[in-house]
Amino acid sequence: MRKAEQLVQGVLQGNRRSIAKTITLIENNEPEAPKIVSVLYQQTGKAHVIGVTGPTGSGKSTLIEKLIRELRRRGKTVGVVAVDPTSPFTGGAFLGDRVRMQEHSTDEGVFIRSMANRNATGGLAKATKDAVRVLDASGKDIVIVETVGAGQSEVEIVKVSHTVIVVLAPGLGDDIQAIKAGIMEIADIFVVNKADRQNADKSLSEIQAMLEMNTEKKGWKPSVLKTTALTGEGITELLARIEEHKEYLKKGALEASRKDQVETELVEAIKQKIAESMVEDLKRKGEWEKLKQKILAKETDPYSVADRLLRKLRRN
Ligand SMILES: Nc1nc2c(ncn2[C@@H]2O[C@H](COP(=O)(O)OP(=O)(O)OP(=O)(O)O)[C@@H](O)[C@H]2O)c(=O)[nH]1
Ligand SMILES: [Mg+2]
Repeated sequence: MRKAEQLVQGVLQGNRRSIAKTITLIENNEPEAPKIVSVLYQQTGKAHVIGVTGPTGSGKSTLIEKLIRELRRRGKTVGVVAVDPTSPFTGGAFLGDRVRMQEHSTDEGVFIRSMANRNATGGLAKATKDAVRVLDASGKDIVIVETVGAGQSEVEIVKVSHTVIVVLAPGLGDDIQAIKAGIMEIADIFVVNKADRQNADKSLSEIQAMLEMNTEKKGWKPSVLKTTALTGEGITELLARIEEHKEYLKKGALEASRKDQVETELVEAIKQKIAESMVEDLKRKGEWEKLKQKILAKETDPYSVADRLLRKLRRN
């Protein structure tokens, strides 16, 4: 346990190597990871967590890079977790490399990490949330999570954020349709990036029109603004909107959203623990392969098996 304790101490002191090592343990699902995360959990809740999501190539990483620069200028410390859904060589990793090449490489006030989608479903969302926790516990004022807005796991990740920014680019009409379903409802701020391109205003009014149709949403009215991440134009305004949203949350919504988060996470934790233990049990008893064969042969199906397992569990 000594190693784990040292890591925890290092993280709490904001030590870069300890943070990196801890996130690696989490990513690889090492046995000591859960313990470390639970100890750190008690030291979280101080950072403002910002989720940045949106279609591939809309300029999320470029925007984040500019946000980091401005936040540092204002004396804030920043942690970034970039989730790269495809490979460790593009997207998120690119952000890390790009920023490292610049002035932040020796800056203790910035920590950037990309997470690759190598472990199984659900694993990434959990690992990412835990990485956000580590950065929060390490004392970063702001933690930014970059994800490509598409699947359920991105929506999951976004749920750990206090403020969710959806970044779109002009001419991505189809993407607007696609993200309408999931991401739209959870956006607090819409950014139309690449405002230097044609049709930025058109996209802006499309989003505004869509928001006006959605009259059910109570409370915070999402802001919509344009940026040109390449030049940094609009960054100051974006930060002002983030600040506004943070103030809004302080007035009560934060408490409600924390409760939601706790609920989601509790459900996830129970699901994961029960699933793991059931699968382990079946493997130990040598039934796992047989069950799979039966399902393949259409003698039964995954849901009936799960039902049966649950009934057995309840009887015990
Ligand atoms: N013209 C223009 N190009 C931009 C702007 N912002 C970003 N780009 C370019 O758009 C491309 C994609 O930018 P990224 O920041 O990597 O986009 P991303 O959303 O992080 O992409 P993924 O992580 O792959 O989903 C890069 O070539 C950027 O230089 C902008 O404001 N204007
Ligand atoms: Mg990116």
